[in-house]
Amino acid sequence: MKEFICGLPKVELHLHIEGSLEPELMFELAKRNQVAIPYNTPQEVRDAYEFHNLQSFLDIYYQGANVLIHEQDFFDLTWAYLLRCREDNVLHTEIFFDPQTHTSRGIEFDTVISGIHGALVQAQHELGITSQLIMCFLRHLDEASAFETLEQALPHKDKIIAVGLDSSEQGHPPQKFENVFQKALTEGFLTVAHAGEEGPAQNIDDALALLGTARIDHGVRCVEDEALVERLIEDKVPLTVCPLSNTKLKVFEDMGQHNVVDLLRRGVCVTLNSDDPAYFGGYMNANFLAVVKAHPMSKEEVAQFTLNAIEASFISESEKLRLQ
Ligand code: ES4
Ligand code: ZN
Repeated sequence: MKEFICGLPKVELHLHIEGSLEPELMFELAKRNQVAIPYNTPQEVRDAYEFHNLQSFLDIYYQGANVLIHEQDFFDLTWAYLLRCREDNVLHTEIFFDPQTHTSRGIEFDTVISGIHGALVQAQHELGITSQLIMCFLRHLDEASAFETLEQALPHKDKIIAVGLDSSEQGHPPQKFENVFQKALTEGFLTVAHAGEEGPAQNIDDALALLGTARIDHGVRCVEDEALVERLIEDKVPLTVCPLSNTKLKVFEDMGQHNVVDLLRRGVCVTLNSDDPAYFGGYMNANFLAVVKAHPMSKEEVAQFTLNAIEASFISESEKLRLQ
């Protein structure tokens, strides 16, 4: 089964590029940019990665991003992730980035997107890996900041397929961003949102109804509303599920409690993804392996995760045929 998983072509739909910053690169960039970090070795950084909920992770994750200053830093970060994609046989990836994490520190929007996009273009040529970019609004910040970020993105429409919503879900429901998402839809962006990770199933309903989302990131708390699960199946709404993330952040006590295999067998369009792999202990293959170890399943079922991800992706129908 391990060989089957490693050899299986994969599509990743839920990956925060800032969450792929490995401690070694964090150290290298801290040195290069003369940024102080509160650790002495990469191992000390790893030892600090003990989380008890989403917020305890986010605090450390935003601190890590402080070493990213120059376009080259964003390029190096993205290129390192793409090399991991090659190792894990990920053929297509849709990457989140959080511009506000950087613009709030005085880094230009253009610096961030140019570095990331440069690496994506090179990966298409040199590694044969295709990609899309999704710009996320930080939900703990206000609507005005999200609007400002959307304005900054307009000259880069050709590089950004969708807008999303991430960060602290509790206390920041989809309603807060209804206006800015409606504007984004008018401007031609697709939309996605984190919902039903730590927050209630109602947030999934509201993201679909108010934000017009084409898929839901996480969404695992949908099971608290049976009618919603039936609607997700009927309407083929994809969920981008992140198993190692969910166990590290105690959304589920352990992988045995995770519901992604139940959802798959019920016919929900669930996909497997790595979320913030440098923080949660694994890229795509590690996520697949952890799920299968806790939930024995057939090869056909495992392959269904990839078929679902192809279907749920934002690639053209002709490109979908290439992947199948
Ligand atoms: C995130 Cl796991 C998770 N949830 C919400 N927002 C995020 N940003 C980065 N990782
Ligand atoms: Zn996420």
